[in-house]
Amino acid sequence: MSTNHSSKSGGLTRRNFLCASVLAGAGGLIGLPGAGRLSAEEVVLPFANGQRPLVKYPQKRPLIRLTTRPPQLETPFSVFNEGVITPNDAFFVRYHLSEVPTEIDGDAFRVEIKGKVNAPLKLSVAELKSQFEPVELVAVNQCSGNGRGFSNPRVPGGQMGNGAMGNAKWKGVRLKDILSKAGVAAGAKQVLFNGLDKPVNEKTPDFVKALDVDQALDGEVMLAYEMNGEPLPMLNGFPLRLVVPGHFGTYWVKHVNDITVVDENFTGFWMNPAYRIPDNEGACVEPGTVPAKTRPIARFNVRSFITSLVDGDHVARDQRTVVKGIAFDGGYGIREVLFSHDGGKNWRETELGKDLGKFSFRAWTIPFTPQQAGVHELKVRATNRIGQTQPLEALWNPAGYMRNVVETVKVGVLA
Ligand SMILES: Nc1nc2c(c(=O)[nH]1)N[C@H]1C(S)=C(S)[C@@H](COP(=O)(O)O)O[C@H]1N2
Ligand SMILES: [Mo]
Repeated sequence: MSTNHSSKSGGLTRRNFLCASVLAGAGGLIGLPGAGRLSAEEVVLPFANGQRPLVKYPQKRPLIRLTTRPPQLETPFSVFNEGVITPNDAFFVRYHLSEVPTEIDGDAFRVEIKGKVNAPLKLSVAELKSQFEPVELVAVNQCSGNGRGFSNPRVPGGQMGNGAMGNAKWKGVRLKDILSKAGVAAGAKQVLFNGLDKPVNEKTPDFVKALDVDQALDGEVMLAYEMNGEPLPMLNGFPLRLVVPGHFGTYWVKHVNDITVVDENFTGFWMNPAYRIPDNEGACVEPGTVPAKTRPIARFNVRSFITSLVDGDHVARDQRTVVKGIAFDGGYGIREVLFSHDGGKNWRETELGKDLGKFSFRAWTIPFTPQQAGVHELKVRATNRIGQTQPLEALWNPAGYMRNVVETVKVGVLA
């Protein structure tokens, strides 16, 4: 079914040949008519058991609901065609623990900086705003499992389409400035971040994430109190969240009120065994196998998407359309996005849109005048400024993390 899998033939020359997945099943599912288009209250994601309700939450427009407790909401993919910034009310929502805060007194809220520091701090959001230099940054937040529902063979975990990502302008203060004020003590190794959400069951480990001290002090990691010019929506971490540009959403701790510097490598559940990837370049293993060695998930790999057309759309022959989309990477910046209208045989360079910074979605466009009737397989493939690109075949790992295969949109061209 899929045009570009060669894994059965044994003729692979790619470096990551061990990770090549057999794509027949996934290819068969891609062609669902109208997949990705929304009905009034339901959406059908293009994989088995992909029916999801569209549900409205506070401060949100109707979003694709994956689970209720904890709330997990996916952005309808059509939102990414509206613009390069994802509106707050359409931004995806991901939690692990069911007791999520629904009301927080923003004035009473304090974030504590403690542990291996010389002078522990307790700061209100007002103090963060008045005592530290504000910084602004456009950055993509993407869940590690974005696109997990497409894993083939399927893997356990939230079965998301590609809507567990979003791009926003974050405003806040540098974590570095706060840690410097507290004074990181000699011998400190990591910084732990904990938010106000809690497990319902005491056996469930609290959601705590760790960054190495070096990264915490890199000047890019920030404590954000604003998103697209507004206070953070409650479900996206009001009143304060960590923003770790270029890195998967798991580190972007929401409602963060506890920052603890430690002199060891933290091994809590959400760092190990959760959120780990095979320790090799493609972060992949042969489908169905278990990696021998893992490392914590970190930076995004390169991704690109067509946003103006979805599977099952039709375009007219000999009529010029402009195909639009987005691309992003782990913070080096997008250098080039190539487009193919014939399943990857021929590639043309797209025109990149405005550069909003190396952590942002980058818009691209390309004119396309189909010359033959029939089904066309449209593909895009991005490359970043350090030469990283996207595999033509999906790589596989047991948690379904880091999907970045060159995606295909099948459109019909009418005679
Ligand atoms: N407090 C808290 N912060 C959290 C999480 C969580 O469960 N609790 N989930 C993380 C994960 S895995 C992701 S993908 C992002 C999602 O951010 P969003 O809900 O604002 O889209 O939040 C991160 N921050
Ligand atoms: Mo996530």
